[in-house]
Amino acid sequence: MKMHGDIKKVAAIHDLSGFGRASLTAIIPTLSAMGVQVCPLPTAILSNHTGGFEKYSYVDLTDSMEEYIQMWKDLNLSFDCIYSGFLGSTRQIDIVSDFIDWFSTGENLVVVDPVMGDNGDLYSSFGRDIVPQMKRLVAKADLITPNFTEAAFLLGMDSAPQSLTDEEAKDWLRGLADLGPRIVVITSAPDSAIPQNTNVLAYDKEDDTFWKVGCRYIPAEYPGTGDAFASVMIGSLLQGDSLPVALDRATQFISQCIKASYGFNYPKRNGVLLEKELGILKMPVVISGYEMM
Ligand code: PXL
Repeated sequence: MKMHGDIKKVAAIHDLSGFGRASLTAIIPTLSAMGVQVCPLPTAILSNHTGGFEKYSYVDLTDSMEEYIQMWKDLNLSFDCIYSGFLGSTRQIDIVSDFIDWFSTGENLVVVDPVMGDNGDLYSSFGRDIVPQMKRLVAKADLITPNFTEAAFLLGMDSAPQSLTDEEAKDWLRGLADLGPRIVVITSAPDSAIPQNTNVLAYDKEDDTFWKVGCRYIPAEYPGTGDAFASVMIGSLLQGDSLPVALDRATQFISQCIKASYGFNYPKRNGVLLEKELGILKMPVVISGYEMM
């Protein structure tokens, strides 16, 4: 019998924000709770994330990333998944693009979360030039996880519409898959048929299948939920789940986190009460309700 520690490894290319449960401080605990090892490749160090705080300090790590990656190349390291998120500059996008060229094998999973904005706007640290740059990176991914705002920007729109029919949703998903990735997941999409719902939509280009997981809209925006969402999807896919089951688990987990947090009156910018809920990720999977579109 061959015995080896077969823990899956994810190269996580994100910033470290000291306060507010976004990026690496959401990704590491979430993937760890799912039994996946996170190997961070930090893009920047911030005192706190940029969503809802008056100020933040920012140390750009672009200059150190190349040497850091060179060590990983020299050491012949390999990863079951490459997962990028918030990137601070055009040069960082080039670096991540090269990273994918070197470390992707065709067997491992390349995930690009095109973090650019939310609620109809770009984040304050970005200008419009981020969009064509991010498109180049999206082209190299197997799986992308834009939110509704990011999906609209990637499709060349100036703003996101208020509602989306199923047919429009399919056009959006096909349009994003045309940029390159096999699997497209759009989070927080409105539903024109059920206005009180928010949907997670997905498309697998190879199987030509469309999926939808609906959940009741909760009027609460917590930074970092996109990072935890993508992390649960990755953890689930690395555990061998199918795409709709991964979607379902990630959606259930985030709505549970929001419900557990919303009843408390504290600033949303602190993020969801992730630490209270991580245990759910170790429980047997209960599939609650995905549909084929
Ligand atoms: O969760 C996305 C994210 C990542 N990194 C930084 C952010 C945000 C969202 O606000 O500010 C620095």
